[in-house]
Amino acid sequence: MSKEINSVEYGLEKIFEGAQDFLPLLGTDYVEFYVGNAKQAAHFYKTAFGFQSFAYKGLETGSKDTVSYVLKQDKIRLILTTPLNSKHPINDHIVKHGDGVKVIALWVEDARKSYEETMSRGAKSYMEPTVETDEFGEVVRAGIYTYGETVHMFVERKNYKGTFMPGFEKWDSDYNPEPVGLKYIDHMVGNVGWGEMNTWVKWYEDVMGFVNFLSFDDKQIHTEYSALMSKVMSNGNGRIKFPINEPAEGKKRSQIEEYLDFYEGSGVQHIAVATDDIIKTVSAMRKRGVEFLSIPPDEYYNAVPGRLETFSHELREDIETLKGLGIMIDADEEGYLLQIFTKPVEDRPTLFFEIIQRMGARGFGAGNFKALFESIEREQEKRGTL
Ligand code: TYF
Ligand code: FE
Repeated sequence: MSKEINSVEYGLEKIFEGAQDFLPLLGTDYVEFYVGNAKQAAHFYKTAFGFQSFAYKGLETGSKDTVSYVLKQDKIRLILTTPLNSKHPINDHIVKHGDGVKVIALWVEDARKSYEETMSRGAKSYMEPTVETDEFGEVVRAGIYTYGETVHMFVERKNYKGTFMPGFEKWDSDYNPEPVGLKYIDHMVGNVGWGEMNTWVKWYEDVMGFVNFLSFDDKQIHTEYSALMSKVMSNGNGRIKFPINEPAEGKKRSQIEEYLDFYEGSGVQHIAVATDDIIKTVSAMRKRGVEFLSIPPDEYYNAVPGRLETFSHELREDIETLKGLGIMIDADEEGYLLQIFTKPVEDRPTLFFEIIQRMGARGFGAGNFKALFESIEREQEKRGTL
């Protein structure tokens, strides 16, 4: 089930019929985190998440101000970057937000055109088109700001044959834990401030040419205590999906509000990574010390067979195994999906990961929202932030 999501599956080609996609995206190129200690973060993502050493830049390669470790697992590439002195502006990002996602880089055919098209539609510039070269060719990059201090970088690498990018060297390490089966980034979610969701929905429509293909309002997304609203934005070929969340009024503090307070602004809330064997992936991650949200109660699992029956889907996995690992199951007309969420991966309750296996379903687990948010609230309760 790890096949690439495409526009035919999404029916998006109907929406785009006739219209020229002015920003064709080939996929996610990389995700860059600004962190306090990239060396230790790289060790964590290798050990716990099964990423492989891929590329490096730092003092040894002539990079005097910053160090970056690039990790890879199947199609996913993460960059972990730390400044090497107090003067570097990356420090301000880390002081304000803690460790977090700075760059969602998008792989394009033409970085200059991507920049010009989005700038002419109102984007705010982060980096003008820049060509970097080495003996393996050239990479062209350009960047624009999205919500908060987060950036979309356009990466053109059609004339590059090296490992990663100019400036980086191949990183050969003696420490190579096994991958856990993470395949590609399914979606990346942004949390934005009160009343800002529709502004950013419109921004993705106008500036990036995305469409809003699913929406959840606070009537659908709430528990006894808290609420949020969410709209899923997708590009033309369906490869890039960015849900955007906004807090909503509830009896207690929304998890989105908690994020905004601790991140001190809008930013990336979760990265959903796809696997084609979630039981194997989650078992391995648990063994390696990844912390997941608490397992939903019996009532949740008791209701699952009925939900699958409604849509006449047969669960291929053993439900007791899924329950033992805390994996949740949602179904719609087209199929079902399996998903689970980690606890935040930093000390601030900010960024977390989702592991997802799609068995035909293209949704985001709306049927799991209540159980999921109750699990999150149990954590908020412990933190005194509910
Ligand atoms: O991406 C999604 O929409 C799902 C569910 O704060 C979700 O993973 C939505 C909001 C949220 C956490 C998870
Ligand atoms: Fe998600």
